[in-house]
Amino acid sequence: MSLFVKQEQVVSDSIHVMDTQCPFCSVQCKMQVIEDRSAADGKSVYSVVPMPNQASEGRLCIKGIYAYQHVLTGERLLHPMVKRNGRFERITWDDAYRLIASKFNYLREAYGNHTVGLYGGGSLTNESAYVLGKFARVALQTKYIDYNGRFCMSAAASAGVKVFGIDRGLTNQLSDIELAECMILAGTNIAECQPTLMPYFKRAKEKGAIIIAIDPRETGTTRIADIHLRVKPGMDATLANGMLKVLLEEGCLDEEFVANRTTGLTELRAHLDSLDMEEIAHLTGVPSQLIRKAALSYGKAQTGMVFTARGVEQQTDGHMAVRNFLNLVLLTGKIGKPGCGYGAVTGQGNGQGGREHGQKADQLPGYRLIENPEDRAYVANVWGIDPSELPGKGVSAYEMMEKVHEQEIRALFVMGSNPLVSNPNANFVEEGLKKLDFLVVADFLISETAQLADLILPVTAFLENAGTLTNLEGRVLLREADLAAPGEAKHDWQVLCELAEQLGKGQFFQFTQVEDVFNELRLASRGGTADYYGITYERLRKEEGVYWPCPEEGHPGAKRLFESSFPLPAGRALLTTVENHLPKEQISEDFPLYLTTGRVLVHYLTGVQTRKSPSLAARDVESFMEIHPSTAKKHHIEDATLVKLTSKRGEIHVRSRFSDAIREDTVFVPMHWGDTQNVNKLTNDELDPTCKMPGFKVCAVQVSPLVSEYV
Ligand SMILES: Nc1nc2c(c(=O)[nH]1)N[C@H]1C(S)=C(S)[C@@H](COP(=O)(O)OP(=O)(O)OC[C@H]3O[C@@H](n4cnc5c(=O)[nH]c(N)nc54)[C@H](O)[C@@H]3O)O[C@H]1N2
Ligand SMILES: Nc1nc2c(c(=O)[nH]1)N[C@H]1C(S)=C(S)[C@@H](COP(=O)(O)OP(=O)(O)OC[C@H]3O[C@@H](n4cnc5c(=O)[nH]c(N)nc54)[C@H](O)[C@@H]3O)O[C@H]1N2
Ligand code: SF4
Ligand SMILES: [Mo]
Repeated sequence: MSLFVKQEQVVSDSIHVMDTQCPFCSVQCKMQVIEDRSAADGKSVYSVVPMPNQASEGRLCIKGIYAYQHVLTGERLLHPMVKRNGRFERITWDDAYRLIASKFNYLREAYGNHTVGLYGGGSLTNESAYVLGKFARVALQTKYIDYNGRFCMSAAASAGVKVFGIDRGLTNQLSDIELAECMILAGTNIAECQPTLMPYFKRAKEKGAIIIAIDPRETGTTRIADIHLRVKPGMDATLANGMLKVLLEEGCLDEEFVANRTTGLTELRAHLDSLDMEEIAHLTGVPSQLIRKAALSYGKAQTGMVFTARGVEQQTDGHMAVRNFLNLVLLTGKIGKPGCGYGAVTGQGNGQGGREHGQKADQLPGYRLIENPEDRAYVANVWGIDPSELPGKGVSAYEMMEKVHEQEIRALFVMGSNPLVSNPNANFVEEGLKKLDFLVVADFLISETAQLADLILPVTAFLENAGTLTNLEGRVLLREADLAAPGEAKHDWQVLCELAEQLGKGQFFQFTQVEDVFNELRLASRGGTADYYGITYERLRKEEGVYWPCPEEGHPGAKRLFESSFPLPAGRALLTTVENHLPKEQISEDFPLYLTTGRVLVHYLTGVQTRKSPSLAARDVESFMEIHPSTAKKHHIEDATLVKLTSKRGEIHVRSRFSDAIREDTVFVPMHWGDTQNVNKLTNDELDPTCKMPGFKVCAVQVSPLVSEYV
């Protein structure tokens, strides 16, 4: 039952109340955007009202409050645009579809089906993500599809599947946080990245909970922590080994849980016994006494939760680092009961759902696997094709960029991402994109990637585009939308269906409204790990979201996972032996500092949307480099001056910002700007061997004043 009663909507001819939810992060806060058209000058005035919902509890952060601005900016894409002689010119949708079909068909005949690649995103609704996955496999029969979530969730997702048997952001509801006596926040900056969740942690603290933060920098999140482990970038797996060693030595094991519900203790114990605490302290830069204090706080608490986010995960050992944090959870038996659990704090609005329904290179809807014969047969049957017509698995997002470089992929269709700014080693990516025979970008704004495109397709934004999104708890939410599309913009899923028609595959894409897509997705996911079969639009309108797996309409949805077993052989979770691991790129005489990257409160990802919102853009107009004053002095850098950062791969120019709260061997630059401030010109493109996550959080750089005479 809903906790809240919906407010009465007072509507008149001049007032338009739009029920919606914020397009940005994974909390998916509900809100109303209210347009008042009564002003004498005819101009609309907008106001935003946070709406009650069990996740956000009626809160909004600043990004949500101003999200409407990028939708209503005068810079929206209104018509399909083709590039002729270096300039974009308006064309009709029919001509755009004909052009795509002729280019794709020509290239497919010359080079085979896999010459066309698709690149999706975690901002797409479940419905659009589902249609994109189906479009790749059925309309184009290409194996090359992947999405930006590869850079976001893949380490935690692959670790969750391996260790627990399921990958769902949080294993329990947000409301469990208040029941936890101790929380480990590892590489997660909730204060800036999911701000409306902070009250959950503050309330837990008021009840006496101890919070441990692991981050090389001080952030709004580390400031609420009782213990801050200022780890050396990339050394989280080693730090977790230190904590595990303390847990074993101090008898903090939940013997019964470990004996009955896990495997792998003997190997793990032998491995931990062989490690030396002082070496761990040296490698991680965290004093052994502090590691001990943190481990005991968590180990001795009756209840507790562990959260990881991109600080731990965006590493070349991200998969194993997460598995080592899951060891902490399992050894202490803190899962599957009130106040206990694990959370991979998902990132994008639909970072969770976006990875469940077929955008990933190796997956079909419902987390089915494209290389598993039973899974192929099931989905092919729902789609009305023969399983042999389905392609096999492709490669990860960055590896697709390598295929683009090698011209194995000659045409790329991007929907919901700005890969030129968000991929590591951006100079290499730009070279590749420029080699493409044909680049199509579907967006509602002109991103840096869209500027390189041969064709841009205008799509609808959140106030216009209804559909479901799955938040960080695995709670499926229905986003309503009734604002008319501007110009000739169409919904993502609609564009794909119409294009399929042009490609002669229209019979597989007969959806007239978004709910039709969801109903097919329910069937396609039925019986899979992420089973949405029991979720309907009707339920979503009545309830405040429904958790998956939800196999039947009468099923309440799974609010807490793993209460009695794990979906793995013998119902047991897997303990993992994780070696101490150094980041792939080490500092050197030429590149003496670690660079780590991340986010600030007011901007979102590559900034395409938030930089178009005047109220947000004004708060942080340019990028910056956070640096410790004593490090700055060594490199002759003054505060608030322009600096040059160089790595083996490129160079950027940003302004210095002094902070004595960052490690002296590390600088930090956010990821929200392009061109000369695109931090990914510096980042390393080495990938985690298991999940193919790039090591966005560590590379080696050199810093110097940009133009010393002007600073
Ligand atoms: N304001 C804002 N909010 C967002 C987003 C946004 O762009 N802006 N993006 C959304 C998305 S898609 C995502 S994925 C999430 C990301 O959410 P987070 O993962 O919380 O954000 P980041 O800033 O990338 O990284 C978190 C922290 O990791 C720290 N860190 C860096 N290197 C290391 C390391 O080696 N070890 C450890 N332990 N910590 C390290 C950084 O200092 C940073 O404070 O946020 C979502 N919310
Ligand atoms: N150095 C460094 N790089 C990183 C990260 C990091 O921490 N450090 N984080 C990584 C992470 S976690 C992520 S999630 C990626 C994200 O990186 P990107 O995928 O590049 O994400 P966005 O900036 O959100 O780009 C989305 C684009 O899609 C458009 N868009 C938004 N909604 C929709 C929609 O519904 N339909 C369509 N068609 N278009 C839409 C936006 O206008 C924008 O142009 O970046 C990764 N890159
Ligand atoms: S950015 Fe996240 S926390 Fe902020 S309003 Fe949007 S959904 Fe809520
Ligand atoms: Mo993300």
